[in-house]
Amino acid sequence: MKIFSRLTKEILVADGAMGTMLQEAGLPAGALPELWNLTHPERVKSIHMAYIKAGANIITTNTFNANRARLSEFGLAKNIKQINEKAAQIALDVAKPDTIVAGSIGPSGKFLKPFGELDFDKAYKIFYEQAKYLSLAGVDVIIIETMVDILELKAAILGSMDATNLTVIAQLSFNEGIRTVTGTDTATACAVIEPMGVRIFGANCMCVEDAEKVIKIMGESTSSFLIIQPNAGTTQSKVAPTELAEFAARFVSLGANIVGSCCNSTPEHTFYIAKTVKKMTPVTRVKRKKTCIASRTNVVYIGEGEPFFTVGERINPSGKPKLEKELRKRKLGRIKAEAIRQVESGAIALDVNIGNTNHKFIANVIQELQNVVSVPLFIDSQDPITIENALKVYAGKAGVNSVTGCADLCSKILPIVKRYGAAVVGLTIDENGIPETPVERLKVAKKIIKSAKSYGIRKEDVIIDTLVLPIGTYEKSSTVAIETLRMVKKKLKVATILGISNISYGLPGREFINQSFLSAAIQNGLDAAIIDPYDTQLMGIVSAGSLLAQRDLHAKRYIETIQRLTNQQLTILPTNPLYREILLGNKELIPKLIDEVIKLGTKPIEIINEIIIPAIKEAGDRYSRKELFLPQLIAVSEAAKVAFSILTPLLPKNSDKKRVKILLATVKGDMHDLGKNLVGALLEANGWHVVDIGKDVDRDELIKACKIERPDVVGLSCLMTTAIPSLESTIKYLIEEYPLAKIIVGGACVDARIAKRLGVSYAKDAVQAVQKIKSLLF
Ligand code: B1M
Repeated sequence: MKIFSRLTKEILVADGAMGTMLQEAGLPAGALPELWNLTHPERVKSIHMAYIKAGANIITTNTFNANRARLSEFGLAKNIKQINEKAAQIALDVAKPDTIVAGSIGPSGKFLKPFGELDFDKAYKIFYEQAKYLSLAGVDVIIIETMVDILELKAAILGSMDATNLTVIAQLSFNEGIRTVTGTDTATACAVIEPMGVRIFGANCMCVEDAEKVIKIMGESTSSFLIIQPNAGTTQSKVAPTELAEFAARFVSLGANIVGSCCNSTPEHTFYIAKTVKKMTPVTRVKRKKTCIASRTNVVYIGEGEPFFTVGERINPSGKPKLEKELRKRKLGRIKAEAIRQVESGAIALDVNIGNTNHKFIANVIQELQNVVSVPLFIDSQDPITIENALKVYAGKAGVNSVTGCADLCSKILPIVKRYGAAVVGLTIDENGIPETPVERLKVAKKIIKSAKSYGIRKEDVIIDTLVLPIGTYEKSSTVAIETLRMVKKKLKVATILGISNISYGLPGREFINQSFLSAAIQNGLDAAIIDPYDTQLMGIVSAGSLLAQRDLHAKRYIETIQRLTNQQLTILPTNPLYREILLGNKELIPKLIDEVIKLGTKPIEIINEIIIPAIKEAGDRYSRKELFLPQLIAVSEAAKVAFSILTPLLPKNSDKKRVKILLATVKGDMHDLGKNLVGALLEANGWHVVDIGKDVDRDELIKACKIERPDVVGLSCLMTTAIPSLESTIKYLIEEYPLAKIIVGGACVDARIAKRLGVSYAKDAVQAVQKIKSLLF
């Protein structure tokens, strides 16, 4: 492959911005840059030529927005083939023989679930289609750019790989704090992307300082080829070409193999980057071969030198009739509660087994679980459809539990493991059953690794389970399992895992056997165990064993665990269960808990003001401190919505009032509506007529509604400082266009001072909103 042989020897220079260059060339603001492939091909061409002249080895087609979803927004979906073909042709026409033409694919512009409504399969189709057109038109590689959601990136990678035989380059865009807006950090991104078979990846569209941080972490986390393309500042404060070139040199010394630039850059930036990096050679990076699995926000390593890895086993209906019943009814409350409690009890990952439940349902389970816990998940199934449905919605690198040495099972499951870049547990059992001797079990382990490799799965993505039988039925059970562990570690050098509790099956005092066996296994090379994390003794042994096996520098984890076990009562049962479940986003439990609080005699308004709102506020604070991420914040707001839907109808009603009409909206640019809805409920409870026209409301829409509804009062909610300009312009316009109404504002980022400046009333909360409106009208 042309690009790979070059990358081992030289640093390649990618081109710079296209959109901002087209705007300089006359593209009107808001117009679709890709349309210019058809209407102004010569201008697109001259930009490519300028970049090549400046020293770019890679030029990128003008197709960032040319996927079906984005083009539809401009009524151009029917032109998708034509736009992509033409863009590729323009670039190929000007390319020198050694120029690499990269077909650009940008985000769909829609959020995948849980942030939005787009399904993984639909996203996949969108990217597949665009990659197909680009490849048919002759581009050399596909370059995916500016992704902010790791799940969308996975859909784009799979779509591009399935549609073409071309090399796929994948890039995310990270924010301050080096996480994408949906919470994925740089090391986690590497863990997720690399095993999918992407050999060149990195980041683009971010400030230069963040780009340096990203490339440093990526350089340490992966030996794959790295690409970095930062912005040349903003329109207000640009980064000069020579300054960008200084950064480029640092990127290369930290491991970058391709350096380009993004928004606001020009061919002059490319010239100075090329001048600097073309003198440099790629740094050699150590090949990191650690086993790991990852959630959307968190990667965890398994194996020698890493702390012992515990996988919570409680999400499994066998022997749990209540859980089984709930699963049959497609309910998730119990599963989510088990997940949260296991994590609080110290589980580092969770095993998810939903028994024989319909294999479509697994997708709901995984989606909901990854919203309430941020630890990685193991999908416990041997059904290929269930596994694939789970992996499709999993925004991380899952573990698949499990395959055996049976060729038939491997042939069904391993291709799926590879496709989605998962890790896999291999049980040392095959067509002949469970071997009795360690040597035979080792052979099966070797067979599984060989089979995995034949499907392109790296050895470090296989975790061997040496199996343990009940000691009551097979007296050599422990010694065989442990000897196999030693041999697997020594000869195969892969990570190992065991389900512990099987050893004591059928005997009294099971905990003694489990604890003793686990302790021996840890000292003999066991890296991970599937256990019951509620067993505090066992968790204590895990952390002590990890310390004794030199897996816990400065006894850090051991001390943390013992402190947690001692304080467990406090961590697991904070003051108020309703508060806690809102904070954990566990919406299924809310109705029952509200019922309990009401039975204690607490008034609905007190529950709202003293429990629900403070819990949401705490979630917001944790989000600011990066302890919670967007999926969890969404789960919190869903739980709060359930609470409000139960409580607001219970607020005392007063129907004697004059029929005042109040129109409510959250301003344009702001999607928050919980507070506004609550204000509306209280105003209604006060006997007034409330017309709520929703969130993200445009000022024209608002005036239109006012002219139809003719309200006495208009109430505007605004929670984001970034939406304040929108609030201001809406108020100004409202005063001009509909002077009849009194205006009241509220929301977390508004205060009395701002309201005074805007010449309107202000209420700090829903109760005050009622009082202020009374004083405005009567
Ligand atoms: Co987000 N969000 N959020 N969020 N969110 C905030 C506001 C934020 C402060 C969190 C943080 O960073 N700490 C921050 C804004 C920072 C800023 O100001 N620049 C923020 C951000 C950044 C974002 C996103 C950009 C995140 C992202 O995508 N990276 C994104 C925004 C998308 C957009 O709007 N364009 C986003 C998304 C979300 C969720 C979808 C996850 C969810 C909203 C769900 C929904 O509303 N349907 C959410 C939530 C829940 C919050 C926090 C945690 C809580 C807001 C809330 O519902 N509070 C919030 C942090 C915080 O406020 N502490 C945060 C409970 C509610 C009852 O209170 O709305 O204040 P509140 O209403 C009160 C009073 O303010 C008053 O009465 C209400 C009841 O007493 N009031 C009025 C409100 N409106 C009134 C109108 C009146 C009178 C009184 O007269 C008409």
